[in-house]
Amino acid sequence: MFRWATIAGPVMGVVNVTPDSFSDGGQFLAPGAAIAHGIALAGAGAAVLDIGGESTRPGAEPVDARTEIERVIPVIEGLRASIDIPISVDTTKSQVAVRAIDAGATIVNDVSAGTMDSDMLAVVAAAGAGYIAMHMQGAPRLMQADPQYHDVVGEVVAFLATRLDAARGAGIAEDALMADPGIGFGKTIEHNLALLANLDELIAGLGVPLLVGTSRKSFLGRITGVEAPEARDDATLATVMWALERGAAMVRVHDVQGSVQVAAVLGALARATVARREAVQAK
Ligand code: PMM
Repeated sequence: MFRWATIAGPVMGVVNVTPDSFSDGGQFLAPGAAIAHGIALAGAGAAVLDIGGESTRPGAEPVDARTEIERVIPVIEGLRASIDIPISVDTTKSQVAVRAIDAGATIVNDVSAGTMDSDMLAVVAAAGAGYIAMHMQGAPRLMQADPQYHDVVGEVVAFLATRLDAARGAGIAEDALMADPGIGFGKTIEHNLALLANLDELIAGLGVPLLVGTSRKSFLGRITGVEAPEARDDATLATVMWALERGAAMVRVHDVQGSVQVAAVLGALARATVARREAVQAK
């Protein structure tokens, strides 16, 4: 049985086995390249590797389960044979999840929170796998056309709370659940910033660990003026520090090394803060 409490650190490294992801599309489509990249991310301190075979970039066309399986399974098998950190599969399809779990994945990262495949939650429950439920408005092809909310924080909390209940109802264990506000998924820059500014509300409202995925996303380009996604790792680090400081349990990033260093320094500062407080109280 998978439990988030057993995960060794707060950084999830991304391995996209797709020709068209916005951040690293085409770089790791060959299984050997994807496996080598995953091993490097594990060496840099990733606590989990997230393997995806379908791009969810705005405007992306869906791919069928067979294509996704052909892309991710050799990579999961190759990584399982070489490293022993947990592997998650980034998919909305239960068929892909089943095959990925057979190949050694122990977590399913579902950007649809179980809304795109009615078998997904039962498959995850039966396998005793971890489950990440993410919020998205619409589907990737059209999600950025004109996203609308009355109260983005409240609506994301309400949606995720409902989907977490559905996951519990399907038999997924409480301590195997994680939630994600889905930064960039059917959201304007203002929506993304409102969610990041109110992470405490999300955490308090959901009662499960929170994952935050800002890495290289376009709102960072809008804020900084940096066009190329792969040049947005410094901007990403500002959000990683922000999210971890405000209680996020995990960040999903491409540049693992930077985030691992941020997390290590934050941890040292937190310990020094506690030590100082205890010293003052002991006086
Ligand atoms: N973002 C992307 C893909 N999958 N999964 C979760 N849980 N959270 C995210 O924010 C998220 C995701 C898109 O980014 P990529 O194309 O660089 O992987």
